[in-house]
Amino acid sequence: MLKDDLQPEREVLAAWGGLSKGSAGQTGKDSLAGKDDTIKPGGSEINIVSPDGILLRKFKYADAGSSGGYTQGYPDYANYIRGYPTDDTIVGDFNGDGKLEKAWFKDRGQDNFNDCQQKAAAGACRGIIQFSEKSIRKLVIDYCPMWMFKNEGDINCDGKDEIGVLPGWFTSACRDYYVFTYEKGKWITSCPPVSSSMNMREAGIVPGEKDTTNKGYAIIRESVDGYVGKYPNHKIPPEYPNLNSCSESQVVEYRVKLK
Ligand SMILES: [Ca+2]
Ligand SMILES: [Ca+2]
Repeated sequence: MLKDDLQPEREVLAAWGGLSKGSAGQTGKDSLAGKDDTIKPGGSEINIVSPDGILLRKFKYADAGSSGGYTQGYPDYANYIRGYPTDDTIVGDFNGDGKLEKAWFKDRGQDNFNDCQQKAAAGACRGIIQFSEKSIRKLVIDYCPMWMFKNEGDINCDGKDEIGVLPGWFTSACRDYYVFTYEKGKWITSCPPVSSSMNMREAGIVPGEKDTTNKGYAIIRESVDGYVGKYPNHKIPPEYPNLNSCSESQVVEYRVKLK
């Protein structure tokens, strides 16, 4: 049912938009734009379970050497999902008028990024997506000083493409993945934010996708880390380690109805 959602072998470039080369990144290092994603031998394991704790898939993936910190020459999965696009611009029909438009993050510049780091406040750290179709309202995301984003396609079957965003941040490996949809002139989230651990991103596990067997639903894969999991009733079998961190977590897969 859920085929091709994991992409362990795919080679990609590690680049995320909006942060110019030389500017401070998640770990205070240089931007990773343009580095090759050369997968190291070895491996790690991550388990995908149902909310009841039933094992759905056991997944091995090449260790890219990024867990626990930045390794020169490797992608930093703090801010990136293996196999995801890295373009600065996406194209889609986000307002459902039948015409394609472009979307891109407004470049706020290094001064604004420094301001964000110093103030660590929502308003100082906003990421703003703007559109070539001027009638579409800008999409403003708090605590999003850097980012990776993607056209998710029309997941909720309302004739408009959704936008998925992984905000980059500089405090930890914890992330929420957001899916936005344009509804009556406003941007809203299609579903609750999806908790995402760094090992899940490193493994290339897709956080959310259209459920092709249930119209209007999505399949969500969420880390159940003790700090970031918002579903405390989800059960992880004791034989699978869940190390209570944002970088070593297991994944629960479930279905949600989208707005
Ligand atoms: Ca359009
Ligand atoms: Ca849609």
